[in-house]
Amino acid sequence: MRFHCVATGLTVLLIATLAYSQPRPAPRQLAWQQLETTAFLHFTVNTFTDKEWGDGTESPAIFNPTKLDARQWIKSLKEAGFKLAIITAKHHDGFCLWPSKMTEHSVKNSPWKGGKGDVVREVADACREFGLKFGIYLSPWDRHEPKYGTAAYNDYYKAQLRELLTNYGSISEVWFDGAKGENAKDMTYDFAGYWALVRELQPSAVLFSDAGPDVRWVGNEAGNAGETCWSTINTDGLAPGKADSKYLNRGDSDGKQWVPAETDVSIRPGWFYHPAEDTKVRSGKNLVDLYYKSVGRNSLLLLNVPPNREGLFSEPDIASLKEFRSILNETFKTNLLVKQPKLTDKKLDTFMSLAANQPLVIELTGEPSFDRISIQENIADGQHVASGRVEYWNGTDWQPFQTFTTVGYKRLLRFPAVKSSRIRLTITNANGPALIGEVGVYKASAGE
Ligand code: FUL
Repeated sequence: MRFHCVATGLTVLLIATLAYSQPRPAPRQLAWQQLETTAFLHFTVNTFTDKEWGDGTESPAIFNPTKLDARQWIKSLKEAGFKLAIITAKHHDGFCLWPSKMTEHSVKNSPWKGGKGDVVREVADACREFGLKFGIYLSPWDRHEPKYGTAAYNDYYKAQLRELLTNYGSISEVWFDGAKGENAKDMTYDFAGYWALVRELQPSAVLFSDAGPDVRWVGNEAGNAGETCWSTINTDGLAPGKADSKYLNRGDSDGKQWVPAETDVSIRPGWFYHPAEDTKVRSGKNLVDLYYKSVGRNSLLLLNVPPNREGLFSEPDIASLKEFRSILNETFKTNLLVKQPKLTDKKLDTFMSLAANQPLVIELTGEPSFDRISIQENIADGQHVASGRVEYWNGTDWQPFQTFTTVGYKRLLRFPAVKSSRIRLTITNANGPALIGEVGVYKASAGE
């Protein structure tokens, strides 16, 4: 008996150690992963030159938005349910949207507001006013700064980072773009030093680069995470910011680091505003499709909405954002599950623990028609579900109708409508305890 107790104790310890050694999100990542819809704001001299990549020779004199109103941008985003906005404080052309002490190549030499303007400040203030989190993009590749290509550039970059991280309140995400043109000067970025500075000055900010350390690139700019998408990848032995690119889209079930995927995509063909693209803005319906392919695949949507030359969001973009949110609100308004304490309380940390191949019968309210299912794992404890299936009761038998792979923060399933009073959820494979935090069953808006 005594021996049995000791053995049980050891087994528990062993299981606890195994579970603990699997990657889990840091608190900053956990908070970030639940934001779902976030926004990118691409704005700089390119907005005025009609380019996507400036070459660094642009005169600050061309930056002159006549009606710039960051409140209009952030209000539109707030109304469309966006939770965070990231501004391109400096893009590859090196022009700074804030009056950096490190260079003359900035808004301080632009006619806008007589050289007294600060776009970063206006966006940060608007985010605070409307309750959005605020993030910055500071391009490592800088085509203007003469120090670029020498070790001194790393100090220049860090000094700019310090200005942004100390003068604009709380920063929730810092975006380190990996892009560098083919003919760019040779330059080794001190990523470890950049990241240490962010940790020191803004410890709750998540760090984006192609491979983390906190958030990874999804591997494309089309708005699609992998249908299988793990929050884990393996960066052991690789240089900072580097990962095996074949894993970016789907992650790696055996990954040792928790680095969830962020899906960045633009509402227009380009990242910056171009008048000719006013007729090519994605519709709200198209954005909803991207929501299913990003948020619905354990990722996070980072949608770019570029302000125009006046310094405003354009009408077609605002209309699409509105349509996007109204469709999503309608689709996800009524969860057809019979209310129950664990799966419908909108909390991931009250969950049902499912053993593999142990079916869970879920009662629906009445006998509704439905065509969308949402499943969520309690990701605070890691990501474990590798595959599963859903069946519905046809009055006589269980009818299989959907299978899925990973779940993670959220998995959304779309299928032709079925009508039933109950469904049955079975996790068929998992690499740890399947902790199902929430389940939702819905009838999609006709707008989809
Ligand atoms: C890329 C950049 O080259 C694009 O201009 C844009 O900023 C996109 C989000 O990242 O790497």
